[in-house]
Amino acid sequence: MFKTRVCSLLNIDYPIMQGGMAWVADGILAAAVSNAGGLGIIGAGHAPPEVVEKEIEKAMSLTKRSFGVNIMLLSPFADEIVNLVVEYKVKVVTTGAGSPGKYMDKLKTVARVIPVVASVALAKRMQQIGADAVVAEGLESGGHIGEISTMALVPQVADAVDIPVIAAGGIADGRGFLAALALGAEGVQMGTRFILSEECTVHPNYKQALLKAKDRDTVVTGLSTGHPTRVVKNRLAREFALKEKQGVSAEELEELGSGKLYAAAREGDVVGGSVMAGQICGLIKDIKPVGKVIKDIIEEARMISQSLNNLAG
Ligand code: TUI
Repeated sequence: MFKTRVCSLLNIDYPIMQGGMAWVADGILAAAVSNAGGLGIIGAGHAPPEVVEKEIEKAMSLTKRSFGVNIMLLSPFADEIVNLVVEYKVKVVTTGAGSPGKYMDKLKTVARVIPVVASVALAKRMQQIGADAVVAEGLESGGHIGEISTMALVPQVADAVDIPVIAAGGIADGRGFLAALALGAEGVQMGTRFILSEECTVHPNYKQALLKAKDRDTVVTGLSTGHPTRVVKNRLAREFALKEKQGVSAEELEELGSGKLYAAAREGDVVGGSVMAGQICGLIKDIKPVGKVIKDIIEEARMISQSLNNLAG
């Protein structure tokens, strides 16, 4: 059940991908998701190539199944990460925060390439230059986001392209999974749900901050710098909002944000650090093994689809 083109394209059992979250999604988490039948993804973020290389090697030692690497296109190391995934013949590459156009031909020599898009225009452009699928990511997502909600973006992207569409943003259970399929997606990508898994090595303070967060506890900072970023409200988010209101320069704001995701995710500073998370964090009340996250979603979606079928007569 729920076998879509995404399953055959990526050689996975369930059309569920784990978001490639910078400083959060390492080789251990990626391997766990792939071993559970989904697609695990290492988040390269702004990390230097030596760090990403270690995570790729770790994932390779922990799983025989395909996994991916997310290349954050704003990273100063993006060129080197591209070379790394080609060298290691990583099977799947997702990209974020830009267009991977200049890397497409090179990446396609080894990997399935799946750009994350936040608009119909970019989705069409990605199909044209040979993307294997796209992740349509709504503004409910954590981290760097676009301007359109998942509910509005996914069906518009699904109508605009023939390649498979994977929905992201605001999905954490079987209801969200099934809703995404109803909107025309052939799979989902989840970030926040996988942060709250046993295998995620993010600092325990980060997990606790997400468990505590309710529906209105995330906020978007960085709108004035052109890098809107969804984070859990804390001292840093308030400081950011105040500086943006005061019209502080983009450079100063970038400086304020620099290194703050690392501080929260690896050092546990959830007060002065950047706790990126999606709006769905309010729904998630437990930390469970990755395998159970996936199993529960598929089982819940199966049950809902049966009751909807009865309802439809
Ligand atoms: O990339 C993400 N999410 C991220 S990256 C990240 S690391 C970071 N660290 C510090 C500050 C900011 C970010 C944290 N979260 N998601 C994929 C995504 N891509 N969302 C939105 C986009 C996007 C936006 C505009 C993609 C392309 C685009 O326009 C490109 C074009 O050429 O049209």
